[in-house]
Amino acid sequence: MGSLLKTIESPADLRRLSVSQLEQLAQEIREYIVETTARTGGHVGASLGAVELVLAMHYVYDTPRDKVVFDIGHQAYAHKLITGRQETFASIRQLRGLSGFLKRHESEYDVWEAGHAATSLSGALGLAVARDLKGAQYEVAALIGDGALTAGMAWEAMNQLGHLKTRLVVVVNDNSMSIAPNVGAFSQYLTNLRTAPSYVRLKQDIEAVLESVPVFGGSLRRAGERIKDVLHHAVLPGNVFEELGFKYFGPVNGHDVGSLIVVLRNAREFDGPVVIHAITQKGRGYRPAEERPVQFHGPGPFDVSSGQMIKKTEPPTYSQVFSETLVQLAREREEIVAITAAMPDGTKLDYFQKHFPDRYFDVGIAEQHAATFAAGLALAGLRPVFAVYSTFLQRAYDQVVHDVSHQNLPVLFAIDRAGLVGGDGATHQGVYDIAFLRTVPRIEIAMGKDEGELRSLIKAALDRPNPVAIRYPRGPGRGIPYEDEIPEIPWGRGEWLHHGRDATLVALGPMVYIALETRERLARQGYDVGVVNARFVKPLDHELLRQVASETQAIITLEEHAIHGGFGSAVAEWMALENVRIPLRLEGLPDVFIDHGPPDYYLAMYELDPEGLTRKVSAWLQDLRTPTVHD
Ligand SMILES: Cc1ncc(C[n+]2csc(CCOP(=O)(O)OP(=O)(O)O)c2C)c(N)n1
Repeated sequence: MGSLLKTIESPADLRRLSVSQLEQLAQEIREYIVETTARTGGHVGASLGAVELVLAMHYVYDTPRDKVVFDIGHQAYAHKLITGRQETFASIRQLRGLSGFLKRHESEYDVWEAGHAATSLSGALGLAVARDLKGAQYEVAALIGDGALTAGMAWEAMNQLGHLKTRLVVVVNDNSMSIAPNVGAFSQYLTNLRTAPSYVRLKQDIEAVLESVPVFGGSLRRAGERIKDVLHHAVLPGNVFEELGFKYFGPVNGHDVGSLIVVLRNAREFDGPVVIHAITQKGRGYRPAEERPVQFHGPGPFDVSSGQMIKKTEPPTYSQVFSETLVQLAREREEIVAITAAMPDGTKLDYFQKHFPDRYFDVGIAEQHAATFAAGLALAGLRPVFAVYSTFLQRAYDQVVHDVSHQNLPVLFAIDRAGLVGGDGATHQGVYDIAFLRTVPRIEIAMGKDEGELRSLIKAALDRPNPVAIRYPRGPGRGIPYEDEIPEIPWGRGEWLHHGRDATLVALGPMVYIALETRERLARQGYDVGVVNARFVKPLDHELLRQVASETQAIITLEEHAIHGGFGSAVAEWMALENVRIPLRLEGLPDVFIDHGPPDYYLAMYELDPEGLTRKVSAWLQDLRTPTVHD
């Protein structure tokens, strides 16, 4: 760790530094971020790009009294390092370590928690309006990326902010990148603004001229403010931010900490909403991240000197298998089109884009729009596939209900990262989608036990006349070989893998393999336990379940999803409605937000691994055998 950085225990220490010392500090912070994330992985590019912005904001604002709200929070590593978390920084995203995002319990400087994009402006506006209503004295500033400005929510907040004229500073961190290059008309608009003369240069030039007139300097300086405004409008006619009621300062070099301090101080004096448009570079200061910003958005461990990823050889990921399958099917079926909400790399739809550029759409961070856009495409006879992480589909709930399912449009939701996700933690766990989709009429929900079944389900889903959600987990598949020919799966049918007298484990998705191992362990203890690969959450395979219930003495459902409202709940409802009277046990994730850390760790912690399940199930079966004693 650099010598200056070591002396910074809080932002108060920062405020004693000169601009050149701040520049040195920025350098030390970058080195420390790279050195640490090379071991842990993390959001490298965004955090390197925002170092000067973070320093300048903490320098100008009296944090934590003033509130700095980070959008998403993935760019805030410098913020962590100057707010008392240097010693723990190496634990970032690791089990029981620092979160990769902001956490209110981690620090009083973390005023707002997020993980999903474009919540900062609404949250900041809430803080500012509450301040005004309560007569409190603090400033509020939000830091939001150009990618997040493709999200409707950001504009819902801008709309209200421009109307209320609340005192609040919005710093737009414009690096022209979302995870992938940013897309859309607004992104293009920002690019146009970027080429305008720099705000700071303009201001300094005018001030220099006015200062050189000795006698009238004072009053001319005031006049200069007006001239600056006029000039500003002259170079940027109809700036959209100004039209919406904001004062616009920009563009400003987001890596020039001295200029940033000047602009932020000016903005802080303004009694109303301000936008500061800062131009930054993702990955700034670390060559491999500057050159490969997509790869360095959220890499795993890497080698610092070469910038090469340290990768284990693993089977293809579920996302890869999904995308390759879709490309295979799309060759034969021209009506298949693919949509991503700013995740071409994560969903692997970049592969689809290479093959069918005209049938591929990146809509920006706009999951709501993506779902309804898909509805429109489907209405006109196309077969849209919206590949979206489970956690981000939460954004589009009403669109799934109101636009897709209500109109019974055959949209395929390819739900990636279904289950526990690891380092991203609580805001990103994909463990609620079954619960929120299951209640919606018409939509069907399935999850294969491995990548082979994922292929079959994708193919079958594209023949359904209604909306379908196919879930699959994050990370590598099981490495099972598969042929070009995609095997048929009978729609709505589960797979009875083993019969069992004492109980039957009815498992969903890859949990089937955990059920199989648990069965073997239980057999060693003398229990005869069967296994069903459920495959379908909706429609449930009632026929199969009825047969199972007639042959076995108890049912145990198993899923990597919230137990409340999940697959097991669907089985419980069916049993209650059908009066199927055998003991039922639901195994899944508890009603808590699960933090970052390896999924396997949490499965073991909640006794959802073969060992834990064997323990729980054998005790339960033992209990069931023990006759109840009545008084
Ligand atoms: C609702 C939602 N969808 C998708 C994501 C995934 N995601 C994380 S960071 C990111 C890009 C954000 O770009 P920008 O706001 O410009 O910030 P930068 O990373 O460039 O600093 C995306 C799409 C998310 N966090 N939230």
